[in-house]
Amino acid sequence: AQQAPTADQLVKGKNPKLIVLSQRPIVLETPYDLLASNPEKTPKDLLFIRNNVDLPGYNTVEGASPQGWKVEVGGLVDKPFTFEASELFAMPQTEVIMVLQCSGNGRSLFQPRPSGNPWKRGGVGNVTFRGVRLKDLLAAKGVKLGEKAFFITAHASRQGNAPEFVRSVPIQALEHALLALSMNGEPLPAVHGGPVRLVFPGYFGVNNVKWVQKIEFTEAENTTPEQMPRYRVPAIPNTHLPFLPQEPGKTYPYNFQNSRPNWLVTINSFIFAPLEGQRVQGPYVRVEGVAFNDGIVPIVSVEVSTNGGRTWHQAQLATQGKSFGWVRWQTTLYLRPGEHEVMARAWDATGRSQPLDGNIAWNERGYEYNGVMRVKFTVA
Ligand code: MSS
Repeated sequence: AQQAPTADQLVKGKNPKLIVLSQRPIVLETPYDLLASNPEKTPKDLLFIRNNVDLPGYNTVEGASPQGWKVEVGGLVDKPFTFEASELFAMPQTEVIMVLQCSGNGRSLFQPRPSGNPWKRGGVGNVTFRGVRLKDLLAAKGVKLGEKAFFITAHASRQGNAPEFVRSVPIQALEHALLALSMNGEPLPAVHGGPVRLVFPGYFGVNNVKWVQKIEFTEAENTTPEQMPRYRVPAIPNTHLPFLPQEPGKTYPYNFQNSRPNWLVTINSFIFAPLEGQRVQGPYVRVEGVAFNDGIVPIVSVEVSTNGGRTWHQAQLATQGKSFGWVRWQTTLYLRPGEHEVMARAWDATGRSQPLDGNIAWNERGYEYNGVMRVKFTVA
């Protein structure tokens, strides 16, 4: 019998322990214990991969040559132009630490199970991107946007006959949009979009177009399947509800009016210690993890509960202030010997938090799960 290929056989330089969710296109999940054992930065060999479209020849964590890699900039601008990725190295560089998270992360926690790759919680990582701000490039080229440039629409390379991959984000995303050339201080891995990727800090994974080839300023969202009907959740137009709750299991007639794209990252928190099923020494037990949101306002608190949410105890945050990266938190609990279940939930400065029951946001394709995480463990 033929053995299923391991992650390192599919993508050169990846950790063989990554979970293969799909071979083609390549989808690899970071095992939760390995994510948790790197709470500061997710290393390139462990970072998850989600391809809707593989780019032939780019299945490695090594960098890709920027020489001859051309990117067109057009649409609603006064002067369309083309630049070469290698030009960017001579320009002022900006660095951002950000959470890169698939909008399907946590999908398998929804009941009934939605369609799509069955991510547990390992479709996420915290990484540093460095490169040139798109708005700095526009300024350097003396290019002005048209009045009706309401969206940034990015297209991936179609070299080697790759099918198209296109995403649109609102023009507000221009503020932090980065043409990333490196990740975690090394050339941007080819499999993560090298030589150049258009990243939008604070936005879900899907919006961060790898192997970017064309950037357009448009009046409307593009209409390819990655924008509609995929990568959206039900919503009431012009309301401040983040989503429109659905009856689990029901289908929904997605259109541009009754739904919104997976854009801003929903507030979330993860427990990195103890891990599920662990046996730890008591009575003082250190509980720790990370929390993040869309970076628009700071995370102001993370609370933990060991009685099913009846009472909550404040954890300490390692850093204060706005951040596109995750914030570490920790606390020490006094716990009797025996079985325990700890829950964690984050709050941000606008009062946003996580639902106790993540299934309230059930949607057909299982996007944007941010239910409170629960971990069962034993105190010796
Ligand atoms: N890009 C491209 N070009 N292609 C594809 O497919 N995908 C998405 C992004 N971008 C794609 C792109 C998704 S969907 C995601 S998540 C991300 O990416 C991931 O990343 P990495 O690097 O990790 O792989 Mo969901 O929301």
